[in-house]
Amino acid sequence: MTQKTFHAEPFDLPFEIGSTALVMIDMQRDFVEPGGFGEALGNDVSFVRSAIEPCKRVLDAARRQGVLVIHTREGHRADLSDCPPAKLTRGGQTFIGTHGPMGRILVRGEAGHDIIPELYPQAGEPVIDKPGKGAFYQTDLHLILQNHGIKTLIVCGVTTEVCVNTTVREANDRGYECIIPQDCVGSYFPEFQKYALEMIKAQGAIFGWVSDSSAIVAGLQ
Ligand code: TIU
Repeated sequence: MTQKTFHAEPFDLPFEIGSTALVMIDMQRDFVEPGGFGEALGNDVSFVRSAIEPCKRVLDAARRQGVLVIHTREGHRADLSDCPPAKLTRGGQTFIGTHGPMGRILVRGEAGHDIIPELYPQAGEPVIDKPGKGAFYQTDLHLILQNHGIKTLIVCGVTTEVCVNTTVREANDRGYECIIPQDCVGSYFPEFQKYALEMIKAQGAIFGWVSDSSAIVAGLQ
């Protein structure tokens, strides 16, 4: 297999197409559109919408090159039996499972839980339903990645300091090399976006590499 390189910080990352996966974290209506979980928590969803277009460019490039594409969704069973009571009441108020404009908030099968149309999964692309912030916790993501011989993860999605960061840390401990295109991740808090990315690449890529959508698209060619 031909070795390629992603231009990245703190240094360039070598990779091979066949052992690379794109992981699109929680690009769900509940986080990215008005009326969902993100807004219920008091956030302005316009902050995270800038990631949609760059994500689409990386998604298109990955699909063109035959890179494994995996999507994740945060959410719970309709009876909420997989939602820890502490998560249910976080913020002093119950949002998860209550009725919003896009159905029951963060509940599987509801409109708000689904992935936004712009980045909708294609047939054959695994969709990982996760009850937590990290995509490895109580899911078969690691098994799927191992079965495909994956070593490198391009991680996109929302939010940078919550589900993206948790997943990158989980992946790093499992031996994956993660690269995060900074314009393909979004936060409701600009300062958290900045520091969440700095934390990843500090200390010689302690958790992973930071790049951008153009460098990812160029590297995949
Ligand atoms: N609240 C927030 O920033 N994020 C989440 O609750 N989940 C994800 O990041 N997906």
